[in-house]
Amino acid sequence: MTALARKIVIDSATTEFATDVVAGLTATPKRLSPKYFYDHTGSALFEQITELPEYYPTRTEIGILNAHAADIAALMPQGAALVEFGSGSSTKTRIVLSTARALGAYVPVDISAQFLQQQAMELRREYPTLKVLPVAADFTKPFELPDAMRMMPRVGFFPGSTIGNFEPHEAAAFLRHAARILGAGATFIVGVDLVKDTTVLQKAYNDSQQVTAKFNLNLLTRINRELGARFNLACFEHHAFFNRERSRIEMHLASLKRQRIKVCGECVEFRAGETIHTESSYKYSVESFGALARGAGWTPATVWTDADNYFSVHVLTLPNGNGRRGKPAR
Ligand code: SAH
Ligand code: AVI
Repeated sequence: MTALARKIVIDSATTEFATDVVAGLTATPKRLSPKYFYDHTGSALFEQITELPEYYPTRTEIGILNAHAADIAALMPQGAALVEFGSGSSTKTRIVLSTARALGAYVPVDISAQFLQQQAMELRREYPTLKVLPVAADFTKPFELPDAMRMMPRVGFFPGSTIGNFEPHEAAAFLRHAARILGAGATFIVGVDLVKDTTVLQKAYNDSQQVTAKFNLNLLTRINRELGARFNLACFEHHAFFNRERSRIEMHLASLKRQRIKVCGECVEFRAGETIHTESSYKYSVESFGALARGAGWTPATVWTDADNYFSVHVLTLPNGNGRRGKPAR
């Protein structure tokens, strides 16, 4: 790792970030991956979003998990490793951890490394007998699981509708990747946000306190800090709307004027009103998500929703195979 005079740290993660940012900002239309929202500030801002009155997904999913906590505990084999993809603050996991007492280990996987380590420390304090084995990794790529859980049966947990932040073909690829990680006979519990009234959806991503706007704009702050760019945040605006044809909320950063910004030696030009597409948040029906999961090799076993049909929690299973496909990755 080397440090330049302007205190920009060059490691392999930063190099990948730089490559993706330059590729995304020189593409038409301009785009950036939502995985880059989650530096330490981004993770903290996401936590604030979950508390907003307009952001219904978190409290609705928590309601569903609480209502079915005993059913969820019954899905955990004795001594199982609970592998959570995109664990954030592990708030929802605590519902599972407090009910399923015979777990072998909890393995939170998250790209936001510093936030992950802080949450793991807190969990160890709260659950002193639980093995907490955090993995800082991009869950879309192959990553090493901790040795201590290699022999344990695995249950996957992917709450928050983070799966909605993938394009549908990426979601299918991720579900296949998770099947390889979790292995034959595994159970996967996945939270999925549902299509609903457009006003409810749009308000959830345009909150009155503008925390979502801060979360979106923080991506430019991160590019400035980590890649030495000079985006003026006052010259960009948060846009979020429901694209009904594609069944997704789209978040963009819109340039308020014609401007030119140097990023990693590359000159990026913006027209007035031109946007960077920073996130899609797909909304499914119970049936459309079930079909997606089936196409990726999973069997939908159970699905729970709330009374308003705002959110769904799916229990997916993999057949008990004895061939090589589906065996846990090492
Ligand atoms: N599961 C939590 C947090 C959801 S926010 C909840 O339900 O509230 C999405 C989380 O996924 C963040 O913690 C973010 O850091 C993580 N994340 C997003 N993309 C990721 C990726 N490609 N690899 C690993 N973690 C990722
Ligand atoms: C993590 N993910 C499912 C959130 C979502 O709703 O798509 C991220 C988010 N973006 C804006 N608000 C919340």
